[in-house]
Formats: sequence, structure tokens, C-alpha cells
Amino acid sequence: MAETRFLADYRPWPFRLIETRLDITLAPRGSCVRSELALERTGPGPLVLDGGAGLHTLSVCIDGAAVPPEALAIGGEALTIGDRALPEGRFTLSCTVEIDPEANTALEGLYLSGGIFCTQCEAEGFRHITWYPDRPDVMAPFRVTLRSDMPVLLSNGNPVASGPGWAEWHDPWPKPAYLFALVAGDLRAVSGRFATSSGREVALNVWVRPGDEDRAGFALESLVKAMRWDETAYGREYDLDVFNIVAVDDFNMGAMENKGLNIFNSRLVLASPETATDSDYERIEAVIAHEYFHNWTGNRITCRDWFQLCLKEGLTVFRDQQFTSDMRSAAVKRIEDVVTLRARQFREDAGPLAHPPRPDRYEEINNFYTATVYEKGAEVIGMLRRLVGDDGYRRALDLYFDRHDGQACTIEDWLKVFEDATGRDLTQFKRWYTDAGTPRLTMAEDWDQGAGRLTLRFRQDTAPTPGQPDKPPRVIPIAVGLLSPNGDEVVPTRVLEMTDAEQSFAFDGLGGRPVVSLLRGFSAPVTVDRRISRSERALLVAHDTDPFARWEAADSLAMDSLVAMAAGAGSDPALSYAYGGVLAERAMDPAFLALMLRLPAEDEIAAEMARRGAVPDPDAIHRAREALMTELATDHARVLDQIMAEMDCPLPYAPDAAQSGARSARLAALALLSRIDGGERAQAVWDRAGNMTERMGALTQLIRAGRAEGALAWMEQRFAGNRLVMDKFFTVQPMAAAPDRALPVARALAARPDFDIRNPNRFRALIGGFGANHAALHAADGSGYDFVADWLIRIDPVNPQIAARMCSLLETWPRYDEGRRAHARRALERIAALPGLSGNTAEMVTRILA
Ligand code: 0A1
Ligand code: ZN
Repeated sequence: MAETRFLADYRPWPFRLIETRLDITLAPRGSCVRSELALERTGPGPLVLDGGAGLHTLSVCIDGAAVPPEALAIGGEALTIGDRALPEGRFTLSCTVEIDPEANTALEGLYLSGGIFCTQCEAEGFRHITWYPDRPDVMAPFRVTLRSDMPVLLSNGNPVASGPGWAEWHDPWPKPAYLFALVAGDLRAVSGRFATSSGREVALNVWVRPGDEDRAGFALESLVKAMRWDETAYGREYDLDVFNIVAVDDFNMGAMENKGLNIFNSRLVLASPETATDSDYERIEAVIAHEYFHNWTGNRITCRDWFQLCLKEGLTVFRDQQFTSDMRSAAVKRIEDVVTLRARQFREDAGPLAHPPRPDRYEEINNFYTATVYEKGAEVIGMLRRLVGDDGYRRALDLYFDRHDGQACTIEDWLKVFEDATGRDLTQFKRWYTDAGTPRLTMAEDWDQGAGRLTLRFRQDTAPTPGQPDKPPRVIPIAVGLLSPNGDEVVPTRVLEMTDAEQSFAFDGLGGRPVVSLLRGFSAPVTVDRRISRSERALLVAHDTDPFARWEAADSLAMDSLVAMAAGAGSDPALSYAYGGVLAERAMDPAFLALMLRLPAEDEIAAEMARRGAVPDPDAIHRAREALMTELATDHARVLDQIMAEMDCPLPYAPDAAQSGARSARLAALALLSRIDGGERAQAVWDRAGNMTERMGALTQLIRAGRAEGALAWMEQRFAGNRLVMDKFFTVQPMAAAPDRALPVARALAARPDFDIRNPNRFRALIGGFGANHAALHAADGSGYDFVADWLIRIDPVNPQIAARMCSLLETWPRYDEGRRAHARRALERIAALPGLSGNTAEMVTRILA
């Protein structure tokens, strides 16, 4: 088992790294890496470099002379040169190692993806390339020579010179090793140019495999939009002559912000109307922007250590969310972000893997690229901005860039710029970074008719999380508005700042008792308990001026109904009535309408039941949700059909907000209607579909209705050579299948020769698709847990990062009944007992079982 690292143990590295030179000769089985590090001592102690088991060390020299064996120790993961072998002042350490990219199935360090050499160095991948101070606070300019007969040779920074079989790159901006990258392959560029606001000309390239060029245009357009936006919104300009993006098929995550050379999972680059859905397009635009924004928030200013990961990730997610809100509909984006936050981060916070946005200990840092670090990290910044206002936020960010450019920083540095720029004391606010768990906000109302006064009494409680039994109160910005009983807004949005465990706020001068629109814009990542009548909720659904609160009122009405139905009650007629009102409203943005029509997912219902102290029954939840959809479809069939007709988009296809909104409303209506027509309409949509969005919408319903054979056969035949489309084929079948069909379907898919577990996308597609079928994953006989465990066991020796990440499919086991819990525990213990289990997976399984 790996050892635990603690935030409190941070020590600066006792050397200064002045420059890094690399000379790399690429070959699939034996790549030779020669490094030269210009160093200077700044503190006492030996020189310790990080490295991995895969380094075959050929030489280690100081100022050209071999380090004597008695001064050199090469043990498992460290190379140590004794104090006395080190010269005073500046010296050069050169190492030569050989590595084997072809054997690298973990996809960390240098590896091959479909014949393309590429790298992934975050968080600690560089140590698999050569011996190095592989920590984010050691930054240096890089000069890199690549040697290979591949036609395209790329690294960070600007190109310096090249000839047949070699290329030299120079990155003048000091960077930590995790931002290093190289790519060598037979690639084609889709190119453009960008003139920065101060007149610098930048060459832009999106590099793809020959034949994929016609699917790279949207990524390039997205990049240009992101570059312009960062100049306007944050005053941040690009700082090199070239910006390269490379798409590879085998990648553990979504994409990586290596300086000037972003490497992407091809699913976040390649798109055409025939192969990608509207959500794929939206995601591509967002991730291209995210990686680009890292150039300032992550690269120019990086993290002191990996405990500070949310410093760059929370901020960059916050920035990409702002970007998408500006490019598309802000209201819709906010709701989508909250849905994801609740589905992933609240789930994490409520279970055994709960941790703060800035953890203070870890075993394997790769296990901390989590929804809490990313999405909650972004929410925390949203709260900060709400508290200091837009101007305060802008001043703080300007100060952050001014003060910390070129540095490796901490959350303390970040909070300090807000304190200095706005004069606010953020001592209590800091708890959002250091404390885990989702606060539960309880609100009660006192109405004094005589005085015309409404008093809102709040309480905040946070349940204990692993290692953190006590939860002191946090600062919670609560955005509130008041509506009169006829739906007019009588008090516009006001942000109440709650700082105590219990606190009251009064509104005076009211003519009559208003209805409270609470937590507008989702002003804080908390759950809310309030007593509110159905008619008040219905009033909010019909009239709230805040789109988030309006959606939330509909969502919670549906949630209450579903929770009651899953516990055996009948459905609530108020819900269908409220839906009728929504459907009758013609002026609504179609994308917003689609969200209003959406019912909470089965996993969300289970989470809510657990939060309310009940034990969720997955089968009952599935039946309840199906019954409610059937009822809504039956009650509103006519108007749903009208929506389907009205929202049929004209050609040509565009992945913009307007068209994709219309398609999502149409497909939401189709999903409801398919519950009552045996899949007739879905078949019609499939037969006429002109793009992948409609195809996937229809196919999902055809699978549910058990009549997808023809569609699946067509898809397989038409797209056999397209890995990204075939990933959809692998996901949608187990996901949409009836719970008792999902396992046989998943097993059959797993037996296919194209289920290649060395490709992370394919593995995630099938196992993740199965895991998204809530009732199948949590089957009472434990078969779902066993299936997942079997595959985690198979993938762990191939790719430990993917195995560890997918363990989170099992993180919710404590919610369920004793029978299911016993099955889940046995499945987890079976993984834990595996000889040679990776440290990554061992840490996850241990935490999940604890
Ligand atoms: N920094 C990247 C995400 C990333 C993290 C880790 C990786 O390998 C373990 C790869 C990519 C981002 O935020 O997009
Ligand atoms: Zn990121």
C-alpha cells in the first residue's frame, strides 16, 4: 500500500532548477531520454529525484563526469545523490534513461496511441519519462529536441528549428514537469490564426489522424472563441507563437493543458453532425475552453503542491462555466451545472469518499481529480464572487495575476488576494476549502400580519464526514426573492449572508404574506429543507422570475412525488397540473422547457431518499419513475405531440444553443410519449433522423421499448470503423435496457472482440453505461456489483487509473438495504484481496469500505 502524504509536511525543494534540456529519441520499444538539468543549491540535503520502475538508467553525470557509485542510490522511486558529491554553486546534472512506450498500458508518461507517441504527465507522469524533481513547485524553461522518423514532432512552447527526423522546441515560460508534453506521429492539421489584443500573431493547429480533418473544424472555432473571451472577460492574452491541440484515441481523462500543446481525448475534439450529439458539441466547446483557460489559471500560475489542485481546477471550471453561459443560455447552463453537481459531487460528499476541495492527505493524487475538487471548487468561487460582487471579483483576479504570475501558489494566496482587493476577512469562508460535506440548510418562516414582517429562520448542519466529525458553521450566501400570492415579485433578489449555526433575517413593509423564492441561482452548494405547500411550489413553478429557482420548484415537486411513489403512495395530481402549466407556456426557451420536463434520475431519487433517512429500493424507484412518466405522457399527449412537431429543426444542422435547445425539448417530449406508444414515434424519428442527436434520442427509446434491433444493426454497419460512435453503441444499450435485461446485454457486449479494455473510452462506455442503469447496478442479487467488480479486477493490471476512477460506481453502497450492502461489500473485498492490486485501486476500495 502506498504511503499517505500530508499537506502539513510540505517543504520547499532545496535546489533551484534553472533550465531543463531534453533530447529524446523515440522508438516504440526503447526510447532514449537524455536530460540536462541546470541546478543550484538553495538549502541543505541530498539531491533526490523522482522516477518510476520503468526507467532503465544508463548514466548519471554531474558536470560531465559520472557520479561515483558510492554517492549514487537508485531505489524503487528515487534517485539520490549524496550531499558531498554535489558541487557548490551551479552545476549540470545529466541523466540518460531508456523507456518502453509500447509496454505502457497505464497511459501515464510516454505511450503510444494508435501509432502516435504522446505523453500524459499530470499529476506525476513525468517521472515515468526520466529522473526529475516531479513536483509542481519546481518550474523551469524547457528546451527539447525530438528525434523520430514520424512526420510531425511537437513539444511545448515555440518551434526553434527542425530537419529530417528531428525538431527542436523552446518553452520560455517556466513550468513544472506535469505540463510537459511531446507528440510524434502521422498527423494532419486543421489550422487557423489568431491575433491577440496586443497584436501578437498566433498560429493555431488542431492535429488529427489523416481522414479526421473534416471533424476538427468545430474544435478550432471553439478555440478562437475561448481565446477572444479570455481577453475580454479576464484581460488574459496568449503568450506563445503557436497553440497546438492534438487528438488521441487513448487517453485516461478528457484533456490536458500542457503548455502550448494541449492533448485531448479524441471524443472532445472530433465532431460532425452525423457522429456527434448536441451535448458532445457543447462539451467540446467547454473543454477546449477549459484547457485554454488553464494557460493562465494553472500554467502561468500553478499549484505549490497537489493538495492545492482546486486552485487551478476550481477556478478553471468556474471560468469555463462562465464562458459557456456567455456563449449559450446562462439560465440553462446554471441548471445543467447544478444537476451535474448534485449527481456527482453531492453524491461524493454524502458517501465514504467525501473529502474537502482542498484535502490535507492522500495516498494517490490521481484519485483526487474528483467532482469535489473540480465542481465544488468552482461553486466555492461562485460564492466568493457573490459575496464580494462582480467588481470585487475582477479586482481580486487582476491582483492574483499581477502578484502571482510565474509562481506556484496555495489556497491561502488565493484567498489573500480577495482579502487585499476587497478588505473582507475570509477566515470563516476558508472552511469551504478545508471542510468536507454538503451543509443542510433548514428554513422556517414567521409571518407577522400586523407588522407586515416576514422572518426567515435558518439553521445549518453538516453531517460528519470521514476524518472530520465536527463541522463548524460556514458562511452561506443565501439569495432570496419574494413573490406575492398572485406571482408578482415584491422583493427582488437579496443575498443574505448566514454565518452562524442559526440565524434569522427579517423583511419588513410587506402588504401580505409572500412566497419565498429561496437559494436563487443556487447561490450556495447546500441542500434545502423547508416546509412549503404544494400550491406555493406550483406558484414558483409558474411565476418565479429566477430561472434556477423556477426549475428547482418543478424539480422538487417531482422529487417529492417520486419519493412518495417509491414508498408506495399514489402520484400527486398537483405535479401533472404544474406540468400542464409549463407545457402551455409558449414563450419558454425550448432548452429550459426540456429541463422543466426532465424528471430526477433514479440515482438522484435514491440519494434523496437516503438523505431523508429512508432506505431506497432501486426496483421501486424504477417503477415509480416509469409510472410517473407514463402518467405525464398520458395526461399531456396532445401538447407533447405539438411540441415534437414545433421543435422539428430546419436544415442545415447547427450545434448552436437555439437548435440544440429545440432538439432537446423535442427529445424530452419523445421520451415521455415513448412510454405510451410502444416506441412508434421513436421509430419515426429514427427513420427520418438527420443527425446523431436525434438518432441517440430515438435509439434510447427504441431500446427501452425492446425494438432497437434494426437500428442497432444499422449503426454497427454504418459506423463500424468509428470508435467514438461505437462507444455510444456500447453505452446506450446497457444504460437504456430494462433493469433485468441490462446485465445480459452488457455481458454480450463485453464478449465482443471490439471491447478493447486498453482503450479507456471503450471500457468507460460499457462499464459506465451499465453503472448508469441504477436498478441493474443495484440488483438485489448482487449480480450488478459482481459484474462491475469482475471488470475492475481485469482492468486494474492494465490501467490502474481507470480502475480506480471506476470504483466510484460502488461508492453509494451504504445507502441500500442489508442484503445489497452485503453483496457490495463482498464485491469490494474481492477486489481488495487481489494479489498485486494497484495502489490507486487499493486506496479507493479501502476508503469505500471504511
Ligand atoms: N488537468 C486536466 C485533467 C487531467 C488530470 C489528470 C490527468 O491524468 C491523470 C489527465 C488530465 C484538466 O483539468 O483538464
Ligand atoms: Zn482542468
